[in-house]
Amino acid sequence: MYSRYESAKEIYSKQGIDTEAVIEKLKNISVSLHCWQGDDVKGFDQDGPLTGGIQTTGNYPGKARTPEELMADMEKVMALCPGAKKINVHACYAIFEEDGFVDRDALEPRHFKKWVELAKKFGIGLDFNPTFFSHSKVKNGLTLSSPDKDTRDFWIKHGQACIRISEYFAKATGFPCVMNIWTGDGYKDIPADRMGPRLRYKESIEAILSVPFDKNLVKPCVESKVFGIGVEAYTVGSAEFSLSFAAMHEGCLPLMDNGHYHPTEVVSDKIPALLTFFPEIALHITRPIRWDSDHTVLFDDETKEMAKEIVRCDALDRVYMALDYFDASINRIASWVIGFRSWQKALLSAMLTPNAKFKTLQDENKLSELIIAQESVKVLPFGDVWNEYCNRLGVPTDCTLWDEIAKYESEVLSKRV
Ligand code: RNT
Ligand code: ZN
Repeated sequence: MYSRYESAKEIYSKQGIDTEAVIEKLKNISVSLHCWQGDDVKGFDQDGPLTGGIQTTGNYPGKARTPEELMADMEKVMALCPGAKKINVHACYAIFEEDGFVDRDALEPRHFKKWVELAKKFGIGLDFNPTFFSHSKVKNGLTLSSPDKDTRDFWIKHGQACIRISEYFAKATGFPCVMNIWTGDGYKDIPADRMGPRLRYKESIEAILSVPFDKNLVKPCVESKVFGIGVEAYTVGSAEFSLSFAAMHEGCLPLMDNGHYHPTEVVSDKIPALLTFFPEIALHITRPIRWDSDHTVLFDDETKEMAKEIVRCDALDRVYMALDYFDASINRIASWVIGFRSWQKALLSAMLTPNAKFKTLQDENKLSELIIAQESVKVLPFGDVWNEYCNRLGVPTDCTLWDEIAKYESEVLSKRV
């Protein structure tokens, strides 16, 4: 019998698209899976709440409480998601064994040995993030930009320790490690000095990047933000600050989180702008909604548009893609899986688009035809290719996804009381 996929394959081939080649390519594009969705960004190195301009809401039962639980959940997530992965670890997920706790300024590669073991088990890479929040040494909401030298020095040492850990990750796994610097530094209300904190922030990040490291192995990034909860008036690491910092420091990448801009700005438009100048850029893929930057990623218009830009700029090897959202109000595995699969769908949809044909229409100024062509692609049988992709990679299709998650919920998550 002629399957739905066979029929879709033929329809796409009339558009000049080889679905077989697309499936082969997509399965090898790696996307970084954030460890912090599983425990509401809590980590293992301190007992306090999540503070520092970000917040999780909801208390759905079953959150991971230990490294073992978190890693088991991540393994489940990976089994439900098609496509290549990396694992994104935050420094607060250090695992202290026999020799006990050390503070963030003294972290060493050995505290992340178990993460390396997990990555190696799957033959995948690791990314890393210093954790500049949820800690007593965040002084008056500030870390690297604090006017207090001891505070800055503590956090600089943390950043430097993280460079060493990132290099260890890259060497141990054989994949470069993207190390992202984000702080919530800023003020709730109108500051009297906007430049002073930025000058200190610049010097502190420079001090972190002054430790020797191999630029092919460690890819440091700076992530900007427009505002955070409790930090509404002023963010030190604003868009202009971060972009300028990356532009002026060779080997440092700008990282755009699409939850960190004004509501009418779109990261899809910023991707080609940055690719015009930077050899490599990094993304945090998320879904902003009103004041929150971190809802579960969906297969929505802007998500598709971002993937489309990466694909049609032929930049899949120049853009480091990582997920960054956290939802504690629904099954956390579901949130993780929905987001990862949505980004996979967005990439697939972008690769099933006749981009070259569309560009020609634009260059020939056939703009009416272009709209018709772009609209027509929206109703092609994308779902049949998606289902085929899931089947071939041995993961559930959307129809049976909840059954799998519900089973894990009843067998594993519901026992965590
Ligand atoms: C916060 C930033 C940052 C964090 C993670 C946990 O607004 O997006 O990337 O979400 O570091
Ligand atoms: Zn982010």
